[in-house]
Parts: sequence; structure tokens; C-alpha cells
Amino acid sequence: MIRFTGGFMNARNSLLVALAALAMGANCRNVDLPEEVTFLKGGAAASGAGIQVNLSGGTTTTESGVTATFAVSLNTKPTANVTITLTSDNTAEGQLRRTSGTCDSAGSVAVGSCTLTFTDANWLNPQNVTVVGQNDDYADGNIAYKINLTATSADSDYNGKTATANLTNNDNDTAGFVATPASGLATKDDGSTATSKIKLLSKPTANVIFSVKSDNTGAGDVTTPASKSFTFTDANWSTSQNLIVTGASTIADYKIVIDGSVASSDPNYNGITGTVFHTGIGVKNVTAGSKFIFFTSSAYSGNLGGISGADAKCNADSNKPNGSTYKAIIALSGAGGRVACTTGNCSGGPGEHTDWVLYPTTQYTRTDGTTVIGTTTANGIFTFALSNSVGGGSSPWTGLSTTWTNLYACPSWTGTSGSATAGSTGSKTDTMLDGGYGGGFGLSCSSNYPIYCAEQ
Ligand SMILES: [Ca+2]
Ligand SMILES: [Ca+2]
Ligand SMILES: [Ca+2]
Repeated sequence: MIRFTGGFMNARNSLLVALAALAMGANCRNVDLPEEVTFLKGGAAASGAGIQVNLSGGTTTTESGVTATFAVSLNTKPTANVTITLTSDNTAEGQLRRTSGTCDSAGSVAVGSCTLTFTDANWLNPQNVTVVGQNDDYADGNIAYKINLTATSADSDYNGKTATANLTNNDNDTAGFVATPASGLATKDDGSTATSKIKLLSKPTANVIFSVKSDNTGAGDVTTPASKSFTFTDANWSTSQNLIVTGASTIADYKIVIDGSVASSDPNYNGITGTVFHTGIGVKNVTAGSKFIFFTSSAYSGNLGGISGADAKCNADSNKPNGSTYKAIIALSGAGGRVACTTGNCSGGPGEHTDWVLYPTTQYTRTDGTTVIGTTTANGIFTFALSNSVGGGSSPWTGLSTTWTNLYACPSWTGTSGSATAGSTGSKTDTMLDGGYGGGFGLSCSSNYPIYCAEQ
């Protein structure tokens, strides 16, 4: 009987159909046809042997790993197996997923080539191929590339047939510089320093050289590198180099800006504009008569690593404005402890201190160098209200009561059980020290909060 099935009609079947039609002209009801006769759905005309690539699923991959999947099929039924080898013409931009050499959209390995096999049984079924966008560190733009398909088969109609999938791998890199921090630096008129870490945003194809300068050397200037010149190569582009500025006698804001222009044989970097050095890295030169208090940008559980761990977190924090050493305003009783007062507001004087971190009769400011928080008493504590809060709306761990005595600490600040006293960075009153959280018992040591840090 005649079978009407989906798919394409090859030349041999076309002939059989034509013969059958002649026979049917005499008596349609009594004609038998060979079972392998196949008709196209809808009666469309067949095309010759060839590889079909269906790119309707998209032609874009990205350096961030976005994939493109396309379907491969044959035009006609082959007389022998057809093996199609797919090869990326640019494995730096796009590679093929495969399993044991066979193209496999679920395969986990991205490689430069893989194969698909079509038989006389499965040739009608499109097979999916997945291409994985490859990453590089260059600002190389969106790159067009090809997946080339070549057939090998004992079927001479198919052997040597080719096709191409044209794809594009989108870039995710830009040329430029990173400065960390790029603002909020503070130097002092006693020659105190501040440091920013400099590196490139993308790998250059040639050395990148530029110089920097202060726009107000009376307030401060670049002291490291001594040459005021940076060189980044394709090997060290992502390794931070120190930019150290040193305060001078003038109390003023200043900026570190580019001196001249960026020189490189890499056209992406040569003469580049609009970088952080064109905007300028802001520094504030303030009087050495005051010190800074800030709270950390990072939040931590009650396991701070003890007092020494808390101090280390202050000194590693990105909110730290200058090159000074900082210590955490946090209390702990016992060995390795830190105590401001053993009686309310240090009624017994500064002799109540253990490893205390605020200096007596010293003005403290925010990291802007001008917003005064307050001046400590001879006992090295603030009396409330403050002139200004430390700023922001966080609840830093303190372990302090509202009168500077020790209250609840997490287990030696080395564990996460229980609760501990935490203050309020936005408060000018004694809730700076103890916000009264948890019905007075403080905040859970398993939750994360910042810490106050005081300049030494
Ligand atoms: Ca990239
Ligand atoms: Ca790139
Ligand atoms: Ca690329």
C-alpha cells in the first residue's frame, strides 16, 4: 500500500511516484506501490541532497557564556550514513558542546569540533547543535565567527557537501581603569597618607603607560609611585598597583588626575578618555588634630575572630579613608578583652580602660574630614548628644551599654550563639552604643552587622 509520510522526496522516489501515477491512471484502486515510497507533507517539491542549518534559535553567543543552538538536518534520504563534522573557525570565540565526539547540546565539554550522524532511518529528524560563547579578557568587541559543516558519506550525493552557520560572540570587556577607592580618600596636614589600588579593566594587547598628578600639590600629592607613572602589561594588568597620596600643609580637597594622555600600541587604550583619572580621584586633606570614625562596609556575624579579628576587619575595610591604623570600638571582658569603662561613664577615670581605642580630648570626624562627630572627654569617651552621628542607618556590634560599660558580647566575639549589644550609626544619643535591640539583650550573633572603627 502507499504510505503518505512526512519528509522530503528523493530523486528515486520521484521516479517511482511518476510510474505509480501512470498506473493509477488505468485503475487507481488496484495498484500496489513499493512500501518505501515517501511523499512530502503538503506535496512540496523535493530539493537535492544537502545539509540544512536552521538558525531560528538565535545566532548570538556571549563571552559571559550565553549559548546558541541550531538544528541540522538533511534535505533527502541518504543511501548510506552521512557523517557531518562541525568545526568552529574561531575556538577563542565559540566552541561546540559534545559527548564522546558527538555533538550533544547536553554535553558538558566545549570543543572546537564534533560530529553528527544521519542514517536512512533518522535523516528526517533535525539534530540540535549547541555552541558556547568563549570568554577572553580583551576589549575585543563583538566577533563574527563560523561553524563549518562538512559531510562524509558513501552516498556520493552527500559526500563533501558543506554548510555554514554564521554566529557572533558578543564581548563583555571594556578598556579602562579601576581605582579602589576612587573617592573618599583622606590625607592629613601632618603628612598622613591614603592609598587607592589601581588596575586595568581589561587585558591590553600592548603595554599601557600613563602618568598622574595632583591638581593641588599644596594640599597633597602622589608619592607612590615616585615616578607618578604607571605601566600595565598583558601580564600584570589585573594586579593592583598602589597609588599613595600624602597630605601637605593646605587644608583642602584635591584630585589625582591624569597627566598628559594614556600611551599604548593597543588602540583601545591609546589616548583613552573618560576614565577615573580623567574624572579625578577625590582626596580630602584634613587637619591632623582630628581623627576619623567610620563603620565597616562589610557586615559580620558575632564571630569576629575576637578583638584582634575585629581590628583586622577595620583595617581591611573599603570604607577606611586613609593609611592610618584603625581599631574596633567594641567591648569584651576577660583575657584579650577591650574595656572603655568599668563604671558608668568611667567615673573612676581613664584607669578603667583596657586596650581602649578612643583618645582623650580628641575631635573625631566622619571620613569626609569636616563633619564633626564629637570631642572625647578626658576619660576617652563621648558625652551625649554628639554633634553629628557617625552616619548611615546600620546597627554595628558594640558589646557596650549606653554608659560605655561592657554589656552583651557574642561568645568572646568568636562564636555565633546568643545575642550581643549593637548600636545605631544614625544616632547622636547614647543609642549610638546600645540601640536597645532584642528587648535589651541585643541582636542575634548569627546575623551579620558592621562594626565601628576608630583611627589610632
Ligand atoms: Ca571577557
Ligand atoms: Ca573580550
Ligand atoms: Ca572575544
